[in-house]
Amino acid sequence: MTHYQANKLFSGFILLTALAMPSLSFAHAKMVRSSPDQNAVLTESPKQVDVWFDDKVGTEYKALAVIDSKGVRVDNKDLVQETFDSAHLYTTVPLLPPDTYTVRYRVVSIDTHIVTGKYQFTIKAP
Ligand SMILES: [Cu+2]
Repeated sequence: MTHYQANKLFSGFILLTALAMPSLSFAHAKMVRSSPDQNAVLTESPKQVDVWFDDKVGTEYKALAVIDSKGVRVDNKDLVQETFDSAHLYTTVPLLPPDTYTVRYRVVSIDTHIVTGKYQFTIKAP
């Protein structure tokens, strides 16, 4: 078999696989890790809030906000998506007082679906 034929066969296989398993080939991104952890109770302010997804996410329409218990946004609005790990997003925060905070995120997964979610963490006085 020539190299050309092998390539052609391989392309055909990829195409068939993609058609047969669209949900596997283009998965919907899920948040799989965060810092602080979901429902964490801390005794001091974190310096930043990080979220990780199970797959790389788009560079557009991304958002990450930290909101205090009164509904005021408190993060520094400096969202960063890591260049070499696009599944990792973070924003820095100022020194946060004790409170329960909500982290809200929005990203576009590789399958073009918009994924939104939220979780909380608490800072207690030490
Ligand atoms: Cu999806």
